[in-house]
Amino acid sequence: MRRFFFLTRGHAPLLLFLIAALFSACDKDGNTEPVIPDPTEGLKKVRDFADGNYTVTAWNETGELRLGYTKVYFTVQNKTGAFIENAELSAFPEMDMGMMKHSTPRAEITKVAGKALYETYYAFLMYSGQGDGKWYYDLEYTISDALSSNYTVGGSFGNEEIDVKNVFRPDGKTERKVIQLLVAVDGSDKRYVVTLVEPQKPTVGVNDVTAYIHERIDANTYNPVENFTLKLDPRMPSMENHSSPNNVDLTWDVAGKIYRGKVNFSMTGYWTLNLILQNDRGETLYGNVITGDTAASSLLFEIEF
Ligand SMILES: [Cu+2]
Repeated sequence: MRRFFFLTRGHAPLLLFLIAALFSACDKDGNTEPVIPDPTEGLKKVRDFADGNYTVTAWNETGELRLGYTKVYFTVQNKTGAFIENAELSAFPEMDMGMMKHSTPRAEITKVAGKALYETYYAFLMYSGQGDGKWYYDLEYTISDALSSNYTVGGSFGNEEIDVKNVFRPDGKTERKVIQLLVAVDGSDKRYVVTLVEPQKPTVGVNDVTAYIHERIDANTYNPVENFTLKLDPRMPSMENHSSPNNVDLTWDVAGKIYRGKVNFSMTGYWTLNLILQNDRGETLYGNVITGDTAASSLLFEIEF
């Protein structure tokens, strides 16, 4: 489905807009509209959505959508290539698995301050092809004219197939765990999604470790959860499952709206990040402590570098 709409309520606002545009194009310095600089420096294109009037382009650091946490930026450009600063964007990703459809944890698309750029993230629960599923993406944009709230232009892109790639350890073959959907063991039957965000570029020593927790309300609705705790125990399975000192559990960071802690990688190699999910009363919802008999938590992410 594609549609394009152009609304005016009476012609007076349009006329005023045209007169204003004429004057701003011929001001006394002979300047036209200020040129908005390219906001995509350092970003790679994921893909374009173009309808002949506007082009919405998705960008990020890798140029790919991936299983788990994926940051996405957007630009909106008109026919002349000028970057649009006052657009509003909304999107809905949906995986079609034949017998069922589901979306995934995600944020609203919001404006990046001071740039003609918009941002969001996705926490993709599955990759394209997993369970024979395919990901589709609906995207809508509206652009209001700054001079008249009666003038709005917009469009939408529906059922665009997107490619969400699996993530691997450095060998390029072994799957790496970066996101987990779980059912709480407290008898509530509540379902949560825990998504590893950082470290994206792990180094030896103390790294920031961040994660999102969403409660799955239904297949399309995932609400961010605040004030839980993720107790952290990093281990190195190839070296007698040793841990490291000076790790910090992940707690809710109000300002960043994310769970934040510290992980100390005392050497390079393959590490498991073993977690225990606890609610705001300190009750365990999922995961377990590591003992001599139990080498890993049931809530676990993987890092190798
Ligand atoms: Cu799926």
